[in-house]
Order: sequence, then structure tokens, then C-alpha cells
Amino acid sequence: MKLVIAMVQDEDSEAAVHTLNEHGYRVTKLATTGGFLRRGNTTLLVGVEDAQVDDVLALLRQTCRRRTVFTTLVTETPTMLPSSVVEVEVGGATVFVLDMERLEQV
Ligand code: 2BA
Repeated sequence: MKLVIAMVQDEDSEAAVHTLNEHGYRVTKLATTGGFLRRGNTTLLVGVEDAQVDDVLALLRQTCRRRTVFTTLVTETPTMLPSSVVEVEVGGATVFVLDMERLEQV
């Protein structure tokens, strides 16, 4: 079995969870924060059979879009220059697939 951990944008999370549920996958949704942008995002945990991993990835591809976000870079060192606004591409989803030794519901 595998544990699929997917970091998705908040805007995509409802569609991703809904679609995964519709296809019979159980999902846990965690409210998380990206370390770079320091913005809220969503982490989905999905426990699946090995053979289902590709289907889960395909459903995430369908529901999670790539977006451009503007953020302000604040430098650590004092500077006379104003903080610069940078453009960052986020998403669709960052996915880790881990071997899962056991899944038990007790
Ligand atoms: P954040 O860490 O807030 O990153 C948001 C986006 O900023 C990233 O989008 C990427 O395009 C950019 N970014 C991140 N770190 C950067 C850096 N050091 N320099 C320049 N640009 C950088 P995504 O790659 O789509 O990642 C979206 C979110 O997924 C991340 O939010 C983070 O929460 C998670 N994530 C991505 N890769 C990860 C990893 N290797 N380990 C853990 N979490 C990860």
C-alpha cells in the first residue's frame, strides 16, 4: 500500500477532495502553510493500494491548477531598496508517494 501526500492550493482543495471521494478514495485534509510563500495551503493524505496511485495522480492533475502568485520578498539584511515583488508559479500539486507498511482501522 502507499500513502499519497499531496500539497495543493486552497483554491483547488474542495474540487480535489470531492473528485477523490467520488472515485471511492478516502481523504484526510490538513490545513498547512507553505514555507516559502507563508500562505495557507492544503495537504491531502490518501491511503491507497499500489495500483491506485496513478489514478489518484490523474485525479489531482485534473483538479489542481497552476497559478501565478505575486509575493513580496523581504531581505534579511537592512537595505535602502524597497522590498521587491516577485512572481511565483505555484501548483498544480506537489505529491509524495510513500510505502505504507500497514493500514488498520481499529
Ligand atoms: P511554498 O513553500 O509556499 O512554495 C510556493 C511556491 O514557491 C512553490 O510552488 C515554488 O514555485 C516556489 N518556491 C518554493 N520554494 C522556493 C525557493 N526556495 N526559491 C524559489 N521559489 C520557491 P510549488 O513547488 O508548487 O509548491 C507548493 C507548496 O508545496 C509549497 O509552498 C510547499 O508547501 C509544498 N512543497 C513543495 N515542494 C515541497 C518539498 N520538496 N517538500 C515539502 N513541501 C513542499
